[in-house]
Amino acid sequence: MSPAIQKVQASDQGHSVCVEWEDGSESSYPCVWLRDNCQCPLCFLPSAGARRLLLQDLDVNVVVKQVALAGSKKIFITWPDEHTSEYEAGWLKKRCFSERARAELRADLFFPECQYWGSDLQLPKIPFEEILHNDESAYKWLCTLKKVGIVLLTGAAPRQGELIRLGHRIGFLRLTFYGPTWQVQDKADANNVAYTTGRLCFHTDYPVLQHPPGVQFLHCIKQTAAGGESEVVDGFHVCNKLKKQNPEAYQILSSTAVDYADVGVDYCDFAVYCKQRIIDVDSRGQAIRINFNNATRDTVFDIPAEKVRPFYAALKEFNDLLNSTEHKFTYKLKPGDIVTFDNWRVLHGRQSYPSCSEVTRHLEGAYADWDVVMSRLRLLGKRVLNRD
Ligand code: OGA
Ligand code: NM2
Ligand code: ZN
Ligand code: ZN
Repeated sequence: MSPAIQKVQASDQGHSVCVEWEDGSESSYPCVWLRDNCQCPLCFLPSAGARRLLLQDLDVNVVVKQVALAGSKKIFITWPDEHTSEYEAGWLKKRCFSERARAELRADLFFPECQYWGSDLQLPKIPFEEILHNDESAYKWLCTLKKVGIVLLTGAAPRQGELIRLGHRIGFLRLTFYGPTWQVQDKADANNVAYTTGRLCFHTDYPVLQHPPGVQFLHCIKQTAAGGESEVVDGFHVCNKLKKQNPEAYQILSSTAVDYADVGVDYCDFAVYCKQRIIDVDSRGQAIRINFNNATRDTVFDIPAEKVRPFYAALKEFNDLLNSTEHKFTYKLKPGDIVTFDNWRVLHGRQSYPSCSEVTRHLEGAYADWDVVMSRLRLLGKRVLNRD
């Protein structure tokens, strides 16, 4: 049910339209925005949900000529060139410019809620078949993945191909130089340290890509008896700790461009190079993406020599915090488990395991982009919560 409008009038010398709602509250809309968002078929293409109006044809100083209320659910505006626009009450209410209304809209679109964790993590678990066939379960999965950063899907078949099904569930997977999906196992002449039996210390995957994969899936097909345990840590939580403990180290890691390199052959041949800050931050200094893989950090380091040692000291301090027992969570994947996690936030690692002539441990991995995952999350939310 959209709210009723009690009164509408021009204000700010015709540069704004003020709407008074039934509860007495008011919303003010700048005319340039109203004209820009005219919903008539000349200005808007409903089949694409997109603006047809060209910026060339928008007058930034436009004022209303006339504004009128039709019933209580719609307003009409006549512009100086006699073009007319109409706007529905519910449509206007949702787009109110107040701080509160904008915060609500932001929350609806971007699911910003974040739950930090440490070694006390209660690893969220959902049966794999449930998320494939039940929208409520799939919604719960992606909501939790966004909020907590990690969800374990259980009971998948212990064979290759399950991640392809998972990809179809969200939309599509992200192709990289390691293939549409990739096999984590001990390989001769490994083209990546992940394809050995060695320990992998905390890392995010693929910081050598300009836009590293947002979400990672690891499906356990075979697990070694000894070793091979998984470790995860909440990178955003640790960043907050580092910022408090050593602001200077945080400043170095969030401003220094680190060189990454990955050269080899897999899905096709590749020579990938990139500069990334280990901690990407937003305008308020809050971490928004960790880009750290010690294995692919390049030998080339394009910074002045006197900055090198302070950089290593800062990185060491970050690494120590990641590895503190207070922050890291250890578990062991079983065949049929699929761990899904935020590769921009959660750093992961694994313990070493004995090498053997046969394959004793096999994970299939895949990536997805946050754009695709968030899109599926919103669509599931609409369906599950019955929202428009
Ligand atoms: C990787 C990785 C974890 C594991 O392949 O990048 O982190 O448990 N693997 O093997
Ligand atoms: N693998 C697992 O950054 C990286 O090289 C992460 C990627 C080989 C696809 C490993
Ligand atoms: Zn129009
Ligand atoms: Zn990895």
